[in-house]
Amino acid sequence: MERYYQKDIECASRETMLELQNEKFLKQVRHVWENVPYYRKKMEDNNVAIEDIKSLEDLHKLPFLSKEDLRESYPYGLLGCDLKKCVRIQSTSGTTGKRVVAFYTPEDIDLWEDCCARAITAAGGTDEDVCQVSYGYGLFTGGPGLNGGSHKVGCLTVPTSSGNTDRQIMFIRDLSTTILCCTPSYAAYLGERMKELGLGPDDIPLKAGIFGAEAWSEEMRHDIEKTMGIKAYDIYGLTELSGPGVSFECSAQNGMHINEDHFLPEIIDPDTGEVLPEGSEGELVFTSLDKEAFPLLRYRTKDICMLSREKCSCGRTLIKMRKPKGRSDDMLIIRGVNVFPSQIETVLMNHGYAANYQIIVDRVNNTDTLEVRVEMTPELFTDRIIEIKERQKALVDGLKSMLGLKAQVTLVAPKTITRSEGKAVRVIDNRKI
Ligand code: DLL
Repeated sequence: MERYYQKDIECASRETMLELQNEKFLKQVRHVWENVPYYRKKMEDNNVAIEDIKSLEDLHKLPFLSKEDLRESYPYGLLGCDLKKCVRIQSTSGTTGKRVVAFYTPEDIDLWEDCCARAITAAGGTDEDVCQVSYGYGLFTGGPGLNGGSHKVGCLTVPTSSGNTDRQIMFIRDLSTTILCCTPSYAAYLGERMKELGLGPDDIPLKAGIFGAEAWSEEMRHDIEKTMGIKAYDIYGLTELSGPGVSFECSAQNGMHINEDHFLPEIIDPDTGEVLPEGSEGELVFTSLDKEAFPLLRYRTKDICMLSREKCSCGRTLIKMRKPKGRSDDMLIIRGVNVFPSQIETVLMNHGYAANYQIIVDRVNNTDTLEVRVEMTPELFTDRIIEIKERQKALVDGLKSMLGLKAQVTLVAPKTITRSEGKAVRVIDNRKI
């Protein structure tokens, strides 16, 4: 039986949702116009006055906001209310440039935690469950967001944060954890460690995992599900919009329902900014509908994605987004060909390897080179040169047909590639140096 946390919203008719979105949208735009001089100036520079925004239909008139705007206005430039009303900040991991700091009022946190509670409930969570939150706590939103959602659902919450892998497994077993929340790469690592300890799916009480914060392939999902004996659900979000829970997967496990009563999505052409029709692939853009401290209108996420309003078997009417392929800034251009790390991952996993790999890009004599270093699993381990060469050749062929590019493949011994406890860093691009 499908469970919902806020059924009236999650299963609302299209008319009801549109009415709600329209009302919130007009309020949010006015809130920004009156309280965020940075954005008001952007509107004025684009010759848009508040009077021009009469309904949702006028959304496209508003200028975009980008990560560069957030950096430029750091730290207080996009604050939508008196700092005195704010009770929390969270911040991005800062891997690409200056950190982004997002602010929250108590109401903002409440809405965010509702979104995470919807995700946990969609994964089957109830007040009978033990929910272990192994996302990092602190400035990263993963830990605090799912912790809050877990409280709201009434689960017994185990805030382990990430790291200390053997202790994670000890808690899972001793406290009978049923729901695990962490990045997919950390879930894969936990699964690997469980196998090493001789633990199979029947020795682990887990039934579901809520994994997100990075792109991961369908093949990786199957691998984790098999190792742990669970159902693995995707969850998406970004600090700028609150954190995890912008969208979440349901029992259908084929795309994430966007909490569109809080976050209005659009897909645009990343080069021209043109809004694309439903079903097109492009950059995901969000407008927050009811955030007080950090309201963002038409924020460009850089995530490459697709939206669909196809009827979902779970009964939710919330629009769905496909698993993001990756970020436009993660996309590698190698000898003129667009390559997403997730495509490489799919090929490796289809050949029986785990998600322990590194992509090394370089430029030699003005030509881009692509090397994929992949770990042999203990099952696939061999030290026979001929066999290694054959396996490397099979991967080169697989990558060629997926990417249309010739890559060099190097098989390395098990356990030689560093494991990740948070978001995995898989690409080393030496061309920038
Ligand atoms: O990663 C928030 C989060 C925490 C989401 C825990 C899910 C679970 P940031 O650190 O600001 O926030 O990074 C946001 O991560 O723009 C995407 O590029 C990527 N991302 C997040 N979730 C997914 C996902 C958190 N499920 C950026 N699939 C986003 C693919 C994801 N990419």
